Amino acid sequence: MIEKKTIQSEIVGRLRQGGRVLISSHVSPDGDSIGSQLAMYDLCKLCNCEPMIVNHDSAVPRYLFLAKHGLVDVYSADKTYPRFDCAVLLEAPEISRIGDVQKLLHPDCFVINIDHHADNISYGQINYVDARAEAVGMMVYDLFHEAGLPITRDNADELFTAILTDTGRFRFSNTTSAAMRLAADLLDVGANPKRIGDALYACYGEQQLRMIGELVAAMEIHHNGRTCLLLSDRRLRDKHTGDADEVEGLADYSLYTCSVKVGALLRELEPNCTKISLRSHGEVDVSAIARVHGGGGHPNAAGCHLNYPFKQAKSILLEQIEKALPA
Ligand SMILES: [Mn+2]
Repeated sequence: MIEKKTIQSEIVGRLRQGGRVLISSHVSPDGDSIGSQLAMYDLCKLCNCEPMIVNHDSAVPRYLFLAKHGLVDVYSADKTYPRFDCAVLLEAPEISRIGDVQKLLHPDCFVINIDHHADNISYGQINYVDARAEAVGMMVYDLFHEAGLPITRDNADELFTAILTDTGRFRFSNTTSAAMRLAADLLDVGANPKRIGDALYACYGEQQLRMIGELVAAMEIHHNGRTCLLLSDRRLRDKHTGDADEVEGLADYSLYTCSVKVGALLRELEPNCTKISLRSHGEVDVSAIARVHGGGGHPNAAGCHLNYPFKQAKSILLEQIEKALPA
């Protein structure tokens, strides 16, 4: 990568040219996507751009505590969108990851790609890709710094959310002293960790928590205790009105048995579509498994969709996990 500082100043320079800017991120946006997008919106405004945030999917309800959540538009073919001069794509290793929002990219739209996934294919006119960044939110913060622009209390909440979720509450192996220092700076600006933590991790509906209890009680352990599957099938989902899938960190429960090296949460979305969230400890790279099925992620946290009925998806996945486990 060209020196980080150079890329950051190129991005700020481009934004200062103004114009209509599309801000987007990957399908099923997570805390890092939403937090980074909302902060990027303000950075664009301060640079005299006219930004608009458009995503393929709406954010799950736990992110609604963020004051500016109403700025996130969900793409619809029926809506009229302006012609964008520039697009800032956050957390999207390939353009296809932004789903239908791709339709808003005209051939002459200037694309700025900001990401921390190691498999990013550098598709932009400017590529700010740093696989060592703990969260894209940290990269967005650095752009404020580069531009010499102040962040607001809302931005502090947004960026704290990005860092908190992507480091698994400062617990994953990507947790660094730099992430904690920035988090401390965000507290000084007014981020409220109690409020953010409660909104993200302690805000279950009654039915949701009961469903999680059942999901965990029915977990399957395979490969001599080294693999754990959480199975969220139609039967379980029909029984409860609440949707446990909206729980931040639900897939992490699959790693809470100490012998387990690889965990997965399988969700039966359609009779022929199963959503897989993969987790692992240490050297097992689950993003390689996700990529086989058109998904992606990080070595210890990744996801994909399998276009097979639930039981078949489960056996395909088990076979691949077995191969990925150390002998
Ligand atoms: Mn991220």
